[in-house]
Amino acid sequence: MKIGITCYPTYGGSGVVATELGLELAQRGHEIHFISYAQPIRLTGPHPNIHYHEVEVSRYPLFDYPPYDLALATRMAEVSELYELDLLHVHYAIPHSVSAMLARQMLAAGPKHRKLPFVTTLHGTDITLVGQDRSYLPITRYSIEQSDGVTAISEYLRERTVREFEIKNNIQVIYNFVNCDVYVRDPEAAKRRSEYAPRGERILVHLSNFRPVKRITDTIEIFDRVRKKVPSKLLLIGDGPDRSRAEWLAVQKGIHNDVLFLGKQDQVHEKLALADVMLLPSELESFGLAALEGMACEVVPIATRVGGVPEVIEHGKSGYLADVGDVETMARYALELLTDNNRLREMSQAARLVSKSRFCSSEIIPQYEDFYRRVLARSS
Ligand code: GMT
Repeated sequence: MKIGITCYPTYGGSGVVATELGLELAQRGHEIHFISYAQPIRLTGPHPNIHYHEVEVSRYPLFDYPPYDLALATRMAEVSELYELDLLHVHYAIPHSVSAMLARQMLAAGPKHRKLPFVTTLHGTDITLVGQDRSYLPITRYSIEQSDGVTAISEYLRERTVREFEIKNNIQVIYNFVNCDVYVRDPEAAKRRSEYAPRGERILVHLSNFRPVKRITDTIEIFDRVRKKVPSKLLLIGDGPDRSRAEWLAVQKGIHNDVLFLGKQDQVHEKLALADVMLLPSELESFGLAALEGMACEVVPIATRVGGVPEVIEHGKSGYLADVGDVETMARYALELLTDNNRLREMSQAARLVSKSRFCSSEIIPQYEDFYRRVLARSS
């Protein structure tokens, strides 16, 4: 198939999923065209079967708000026509599904009356935050209903979209995935630990875009409690608006030498595979991709019991779940693991097993392929 993929190319779960999906599909012989305003962050190096088309937004002085969604729709239509795409797959409803809807209309009304079905994948904040804003809700609902196929990345998100948006379409849950051959704890990882933990300290990790929803300061609070009892280091992967709050808190607590801000990383798996425990104290996660990537690398997640996270982590088996803001309990769970090697090994193996048996790309990508085929069959 020839598939156009649109996503937010910056650091964020939906862009990561869209990019990894494109890479996996290309690996399986499909022709993939990314259409976005910048090259997706994990799309590094040349890949056979992958093309990237940049969307230029003109900055005319009259445009206080340059109309990206219109430029995107135009580019979607152009690329689809030129490369004879079979369908578009947009990640994150706002504004991507609206642009795809326009592109579909433009091509249908054109001289060739081309059909261009589009699939929308809902990721989370497009529904739980942004879509709830009254100024976006009606058009988000409309573009979801107009989609030729809709998927959600967890049962929680599917159920919430149906309930709160009163969506009539059938929404299929296709879980997020991880490449279990790449996200793996390679035997070399143990050797590289000393780069960050020269005295054999334990390693905790956090991976996010440092947005307020991630409650990054809770990560520092938890680590502070753990570090008082067990010599340890905290690796923070990513960047975003709450980084300076976290830095400031670490300095205030006098633990900044043990809190290592690594910034945005291309090869996230290499860093994850060094850690013992992952902290994910988010206010809300409709899935928690970071936890899954950690689990595949045998890192035990300690997360909040929110949204779709319980669909990924089984409390007490493949990780621990606690209430939002309960940093005491999360620190207690971390200490339980970091002071008991057998328990840590047992849970890290269970975490790996869950990622392998339920969320491996080899399991999930065929679900997308089937979904595309059904959408194409319906719209032919
Ligand atoms: O919160 C983020 O990390 C960004 C956001 C996005 O859409 O880019 O993430 C959402 O999608 C991810 C990938 O499907 C999910 O793993 C995250 O749980 C989800 N974030 C929230 O629901 C807050």
